[in-house]
Amino acid sequence: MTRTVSILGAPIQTGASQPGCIMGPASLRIAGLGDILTELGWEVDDLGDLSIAPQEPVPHKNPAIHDLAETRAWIEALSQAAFDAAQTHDRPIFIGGDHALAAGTLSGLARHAKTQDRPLFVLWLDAHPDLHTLETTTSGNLHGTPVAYVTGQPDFEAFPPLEASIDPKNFCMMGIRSVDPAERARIKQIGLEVHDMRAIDETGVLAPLRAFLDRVREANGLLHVSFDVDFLDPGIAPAVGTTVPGGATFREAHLIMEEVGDSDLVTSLDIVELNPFLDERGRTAKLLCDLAASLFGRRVLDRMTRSF
Ligand code: 4U7
Ligand code: MN
Ligand code: MN
Ligand code: MN
Repeated sequence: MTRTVSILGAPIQTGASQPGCIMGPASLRIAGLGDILTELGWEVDDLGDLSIAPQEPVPHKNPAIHDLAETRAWIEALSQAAFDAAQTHDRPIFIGGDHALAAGTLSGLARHAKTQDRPLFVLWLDAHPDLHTLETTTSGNLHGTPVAYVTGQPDFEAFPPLEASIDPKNFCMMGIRSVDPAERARIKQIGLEVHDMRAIDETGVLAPLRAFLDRVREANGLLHVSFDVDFLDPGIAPAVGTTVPGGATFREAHLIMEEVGDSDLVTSLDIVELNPFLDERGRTAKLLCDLAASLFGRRVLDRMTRSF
């Protein structure tokens, strides 16, 4: 039977400091995301773009925080939309929009996982761990907070109440290379599995990835991949506001997608932080479509056995 994928755009940019992510969904569609997945044999259901109603400003005791009301409204809308998409499609994709999007998608997917009586695992591909609470963020950019929110850390009273949280032990982070002091302390405190770029340099991506996929398989888990464009090296993916040098290479990123795709464990995907205003002739958008293709089954050659 043909398997179904949904594409939902979320043009949210209130979580970031620089505008531009609002154009992310349009750029990914123009780069051909839907057609690529159709050609790979998926039944593609483009749900269009989500939107929110205009919001009254909401103050917060942390004066750095900006656009709290809009971001909160996006999270609320995304949480319900992600829940619905997961209930009705084999593999929903959420295209951003900045990474505050994941506060919504992950909370909705955690609720979906609960209805399936299965644990939710998250492969977090990012230069940053996005582990700030509303108290610890000094930039006030709420795209730096989704992991703290969905793992149930304190001080999120101003976000929608979390109906189901995600066990921090079910996260695997790769590509990390910019960590603030409060995030560093939080990683230790909650025991997050973080493979920073030094670890990737040392072991490559496959060893830690396969160990994580084995854990997901043994637990009969659902697996969400949250792909922040700044995971990639800025040399190949310039269209992001928060570039950090020393990111994943073209092949490291494809290899992760191919391996996760082959495992057939993945059940949903975010593609976030694409800022087309900063792109060069659409190259970042095209690269992201090709990476999604690798995750959804495009292969150079079919492979019968693992190469080791
Ligand atoms: B992204 C940062 F200070 N930690 O809080 C912050 F380095 O979704 C960056 O991963 C957050 O791009 C980056 O503003 C959020 C900063
Ligand atoms: Mn991020
Ligand atoms: Mn990032
Ligand atoms: Mn970013």
